[in-house]
Amino acid sequence: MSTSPFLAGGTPDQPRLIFADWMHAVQAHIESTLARLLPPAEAIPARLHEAMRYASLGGGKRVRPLLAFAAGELTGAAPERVEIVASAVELIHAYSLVHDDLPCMDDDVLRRGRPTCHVEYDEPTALLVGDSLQALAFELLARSALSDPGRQLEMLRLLAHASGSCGMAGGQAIDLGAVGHALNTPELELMHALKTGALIRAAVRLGALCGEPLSDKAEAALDRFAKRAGLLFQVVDDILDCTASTATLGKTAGKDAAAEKPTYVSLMGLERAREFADDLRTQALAALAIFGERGQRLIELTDFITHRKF
Ligand code: GRG
Repeated sequence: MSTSPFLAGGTPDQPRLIFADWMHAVQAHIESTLARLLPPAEAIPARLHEAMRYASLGGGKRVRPLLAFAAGELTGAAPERVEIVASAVELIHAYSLVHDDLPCMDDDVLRRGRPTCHVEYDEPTALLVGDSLQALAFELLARSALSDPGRQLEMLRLLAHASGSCGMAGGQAIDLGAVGHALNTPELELMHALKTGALIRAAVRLGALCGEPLSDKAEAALDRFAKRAGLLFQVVDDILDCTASTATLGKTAGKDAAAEKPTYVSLMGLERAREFADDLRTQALAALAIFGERGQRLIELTDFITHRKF
């Protein structure tokens, strides 16, 4: 039996953690795992390595790793495997934030309550930080024993697809092209399915792939959940952008409206966006019904995503 607090099944020896404790344990574990897996700050080229650590450590909600661990719980995955895929996804996420904050993209100075990477270092360094974090993510997946070779190759393919032009980078391209344009609901949904949703979907799938295979029906249900949870995350992000303060968010609030970016709030108004988030939560939870008790962490995470304050 696993001695990890993350995948505990609620035995007398290893009582099941309440959600808040589980979440903090996973967040702390991901922090220490990333600290171990990233190159040491002193290793040459030291400035680049220090900046990679700056961009990846000491902040963030770690939503994607949390989803990977919760999905791993569904399939009885070993935590030593899940921590690798969770770290890989988080490194891709950290890279996307560094590049997104650059002057040629969103041009922001604040991220996770601190100066953005290019402000703390410089633009060329920030560009290389993003490149290097992305490369490290794939190196981790390739060099770790995660599954049989066929499935491991599929995991690499899956993360590459979610990150590239048919996933996150593609969504960012649509986003950049949409500034000042009115998008309709399906267009906005496609943009977010790629920009934010693809990586969230990959986190869930990769976490599950670390354990025993799911039936086709369960796999489809889990993917349905991941798609709804990804969109829910984004709708809540849009709501927070116009309702929360910069201090609470740790990033510049109100940027979407200022930049005339299409969002769920600009498209449907605040109240309707809140109702939409509630509908998405219901749909995400419905997709988990097939898993019964084993889906409990994913249920709790759905509520965390819905009610988060930053
Ligand atoms: C530059 C290739 C490239 C892609 C950038 C995902 C993305 C595309 C940019 C991120 C910018 C952004 C604000 C997107 C909206 C939703 C989102 C991903 C928010 C940030 O994620 P959180 O809230 O951040 O999980 P933390 O800091 O908690 O990790």
